[in-house]
Amino acid sequence: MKNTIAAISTPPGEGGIGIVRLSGSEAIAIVSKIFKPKKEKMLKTVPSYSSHYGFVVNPATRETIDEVIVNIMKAPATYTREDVVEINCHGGFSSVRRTLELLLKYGARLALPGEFTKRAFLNGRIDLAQAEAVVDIIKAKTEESLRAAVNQLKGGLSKKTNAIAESLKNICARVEANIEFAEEETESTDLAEIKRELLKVLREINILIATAEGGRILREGIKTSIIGKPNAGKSSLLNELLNEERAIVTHLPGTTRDIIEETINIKGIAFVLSDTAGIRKAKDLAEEKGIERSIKSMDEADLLLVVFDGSGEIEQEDLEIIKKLQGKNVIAVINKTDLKPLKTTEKIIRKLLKCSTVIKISLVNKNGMEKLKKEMGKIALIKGTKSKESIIITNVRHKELMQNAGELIEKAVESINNGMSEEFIALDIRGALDYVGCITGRVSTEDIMNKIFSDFCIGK
Ligand SMILES: Nc1nc2c(ncn2[C@@H]2O[C@H](COP(=O)(O)OP(=O)(O)OP(=O)(O)O)[C@@H](O)[C@H]2O)c(=O)[nH]1
Ligand SMILES: [Mg+2]
Repeated sequence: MKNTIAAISTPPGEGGIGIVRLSGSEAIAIVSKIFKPKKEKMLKTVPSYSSHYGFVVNPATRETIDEVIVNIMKAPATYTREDVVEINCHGGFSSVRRTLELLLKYGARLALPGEFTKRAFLNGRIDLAQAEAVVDIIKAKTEESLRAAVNQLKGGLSKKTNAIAESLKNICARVEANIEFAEEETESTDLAEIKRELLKVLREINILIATAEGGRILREGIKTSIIGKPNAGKSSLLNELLNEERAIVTHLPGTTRDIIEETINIKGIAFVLSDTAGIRKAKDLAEEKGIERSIKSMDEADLLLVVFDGSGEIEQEDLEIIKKLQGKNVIAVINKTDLKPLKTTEKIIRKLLKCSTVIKISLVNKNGMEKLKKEMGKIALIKGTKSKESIIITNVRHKELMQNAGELIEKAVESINNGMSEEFIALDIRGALDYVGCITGRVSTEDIMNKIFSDFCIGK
């Protein structure tokens, strides 16, 4: 904790600028050793949040490494609550790397992934849920996922979680008071009232848990698998949705083998599209493996785009696929409507998939694509991503902790119903409180922290 850490905070490669960042009590002193400002000055005494122009110079050889701007931010009003210095180099591999090497040589230690943010947490500037939001902001691919992550960073979820923890703490204190003063004839809290309050907290927890499915989709996108028999036009559909010749398309059935995954954005929600191998009786081992992957992808998907060749008869292969669709979220896509479409084919599809939307398209003359995208957008809405609740859970870790807390509260309520002793009731409420506390890190272990911060990139 005492060490001053340093890392390159911008992605590797060529760019306008590259930033090397330091945090810790020695940050300014270390930078002073390798930075020669244009105008003579002591960095130690400059104001916080000031910028300084000059050069990074190797003190041992006097070699100038780069022309830079150094930003000084002084504790405690910084990202980590420690002194933070950012050196803006010209972007590129060498300049930032050599600057970092000098900093390490003159007393800094290389930061671990997420260590800057971990310090922000350990120094009490943000809680654990907010630290997790930082990763989500970095990884956000759409407006909606960004909005949810920023809301979490601003403390939306933390506030709600803390309020739940506070209620549980109060309830627990009252149950424990009953135990302590059992012998005395003081007025003890009515267990029926405790039960009512526990149920109220449980309702709030359940409302949060109910937002998690939509939240997961916001964070990770809607897993959308494009399936169908060989040659139906699945890869053509992927390419059209991406607006790019991403997958190989040929007139030969069995062209796609490996799954191709790409993300598109419809109405602010990410759709993670998988183009899969056409499902049929495989002709060779590679195709067989491909089809196994198609089926797996189908099982894991949130949404299936099932592609049919509308110019041909419905075949046994189509029927086999339709059999696998029960209980799934399906949009049936009748393709190749530029060719002479068969009325009977459409009729059979509408009959067998009467619970699903049917969209007719042609990938040759690009008909029907807007309709299809509109339908996909509707699914995004149905899946609850535009949740009415302002606080939503987007992280599986938070969901599981809430579920565990909810189970213990149910157990406490059951204990009250069964006339169990108050020690048992208090124990379960304490347990629930601990689970809730793990969300914001009021209760945290090295294990949890390591897992969370290992998701970060170095320099954040
Ligand atoms: N006429 C017509 N041909 C199409 C249409 N969509 C795709 N095709 C053709 O159908 C053939 C198969 O297209 P793909 O996109 O490779 O089909 P696929 O479903 O990915 O096939 P597999 O990867 O073998 O399972 C190609 O020759 C495409 O040009 C369409 O709307 N109309
Ligand atoms: Mg294909």
